[in-house]
Amino acid sequence: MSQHQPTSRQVTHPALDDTAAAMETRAELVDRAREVLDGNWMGRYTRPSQALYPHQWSWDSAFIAIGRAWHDPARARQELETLFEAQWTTGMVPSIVFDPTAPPDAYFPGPQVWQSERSPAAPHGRPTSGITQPPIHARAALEVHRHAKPADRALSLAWLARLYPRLVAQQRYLAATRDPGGRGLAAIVHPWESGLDDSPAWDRDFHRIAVPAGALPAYRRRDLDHAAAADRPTDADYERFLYLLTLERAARYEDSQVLAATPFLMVDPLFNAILLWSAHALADIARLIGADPAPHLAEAHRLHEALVGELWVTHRRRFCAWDLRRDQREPEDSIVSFGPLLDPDLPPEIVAAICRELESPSFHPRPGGSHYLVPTYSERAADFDPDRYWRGPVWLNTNWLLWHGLRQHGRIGLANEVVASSIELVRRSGFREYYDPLDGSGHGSDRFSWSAALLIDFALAGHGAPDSG
Ligand code: 2M8
Repeated sequence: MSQHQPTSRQVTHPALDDTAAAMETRAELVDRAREVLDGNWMGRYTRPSQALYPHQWSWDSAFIAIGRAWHDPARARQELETLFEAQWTTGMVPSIVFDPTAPPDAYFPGPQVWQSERSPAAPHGRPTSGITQPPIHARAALEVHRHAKPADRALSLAWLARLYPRLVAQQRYLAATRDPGGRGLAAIVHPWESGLDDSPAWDRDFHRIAVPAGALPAYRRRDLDHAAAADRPTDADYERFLYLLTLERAARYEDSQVLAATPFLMVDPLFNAILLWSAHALADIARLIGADPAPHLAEAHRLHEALVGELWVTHRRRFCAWDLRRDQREPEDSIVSFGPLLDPDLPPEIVAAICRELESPSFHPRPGGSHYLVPTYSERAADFDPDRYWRGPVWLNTNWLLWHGLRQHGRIGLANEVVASSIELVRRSGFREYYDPLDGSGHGSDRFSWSAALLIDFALAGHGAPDSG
């Protein structure tokens, strides 16, 4: 792959613009975003996109609910309820809930490959994947409730109270069952669990996995029917994704067996920062419904200590993913390192170090250079790829998470730049799945639901003020 030279570009950073014309553009984008969401509404949930992702995905639904909450709180509530109906008895929320009305070949690997019915913990009669995704749902539920109109407040509180035990079960599952060494952090057993599937953050570990000859039957990648091969994970990575799936399936998705045997066992700073942020959200929800917030605050504190104690690597000035199999902290300079900004108690010197990196030429080339924020991988890395999936492009969900993290630490200037870039990318290229940070072109799916949902939140809430309560 080529070494990119950002300094040859002449695009400047977009800045937040509050002129009447800019506000009108934002209002138009919000209208279009609502159309995208309505077009992807499937009756009880929203698919991420029509062709590439025709089922319900876990963290997509959380982001979608956050955007929908502005205009359609009933559907936002339904979205999360539908997802949690498929929660496993272990507390795990599956990464995919398959839609039985979608054609059997619509997505690969589909329900026939996952065979979730092999696990007694899976919901009966409701095929799902056998792994999870980042636990952003408590935060999403809180955001949805905050949008409730005064007349709907009682109804919304009752909804929160119904969801609360399920959110707690999800949190407990990750904090207890997924912490094999008792280090206070949740491990993921498949890169798909991170949501940032082929991120370079775990290349060193993931690329060491050798798929034995004959381990996989012949298959056809359906994703390549709907997206350019150069924008998607490589065939070699796909092969490893599927191989891990077959190992987990052979263990009937039984957690202790999977944890003992999987060759991929990673502690991701972004996943754990989301877990921590959701623990704070659970404390807020507990207060709202008259439950005890103390256990959630204790959990958030424990996660804070473990994040800083285990994943902050002082000599690299960076949070690193931790490969538990080799006991190595991965040195790759990717967006997962910035996730801990979601921790409200992060020490100021660590916040400052993260912001320095975010403002460095790796992620934020200076004027005279490009560009759009925030690339998912350092532009100075030899294998930075501006168009391939999680290996360089800008994604609006990681931008949304960083925007919240930056705001809560008072980094309003940088937070506003992230918002401005996000809105400008949609204005230029539409509701794409991800965007080239150098030229702003769109890649992957079109009419992608979380890009639409988060555009709404950026456009309507993205102006400076830190989070309220
Ligand atoms: C992508 O992941 C799926 C596998 O779960 C895929 O590539 O087929 C990721 O971007 C993930 O974060 C996202 O939730 C999913 C649906 O949008 O697509």
